Amino acid sequence: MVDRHIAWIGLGSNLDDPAGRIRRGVAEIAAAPGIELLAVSPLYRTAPVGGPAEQPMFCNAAAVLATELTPHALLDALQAIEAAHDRVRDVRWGPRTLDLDILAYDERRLDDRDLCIPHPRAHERGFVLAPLADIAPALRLGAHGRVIDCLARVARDDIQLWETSP
Ligand code: A4P
Ligand code: MG
Repeated sequence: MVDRHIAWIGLGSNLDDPAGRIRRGVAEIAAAPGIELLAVSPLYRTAPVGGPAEQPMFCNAAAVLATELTPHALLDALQAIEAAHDRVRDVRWGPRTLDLDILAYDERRLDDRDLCIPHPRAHERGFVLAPLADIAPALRLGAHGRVIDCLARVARDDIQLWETSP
């Protein structure tokens, strides 16, 4: 692969077989042109943060990729996968079949209208940080520092491994 970059991706789903969606999403990312999947975290069951009251629990995970795609081309590839999962964007932070966010890309910082890297809310969200810490504890989220230090600062209530949850 020419000009390889490393990107860390957050995956989330709380509709229509969330764990199956996350597993399929990972496989679809791994099969996308210009992307090589390096590692995936375990799946977590997490309480919804924001959005409508009483939306279902989420399944969240994180993955790390090697890619020759630019950040915007990677976003396009991820959004094509979301669209194939019939992702509908109506309510902000509302229920979704599959959400794929770029959490970090090399040590790049971007603040474009349609793409912010590192993801602007990753450092304060347990549902992002817990899986990300499994595969990249020392990754730096810009000015917020290492993933593991961010995780130590947030509440870990309502974040459990998917498989061991009741
Ligand atoms: N965008 C900008 N930066 C990025 C980036 N780094 N990665 C833009 C991906 N997209 C990025 O995203 C809206 C727009 O953000 C995109 O068109 C893209 O150009 P979206 O996927 O349509 O909507 P979203 O994901 O709801 O937006 P947002 O505001 O990024 O949501 P968050 O902050 O990711 O929160 N609770 C639990 N337990 N688990 C979850 O997974 N997810 C959310 C969404 C809320 N609560 C949750 C969970
Ligand atoms: Mg998103």
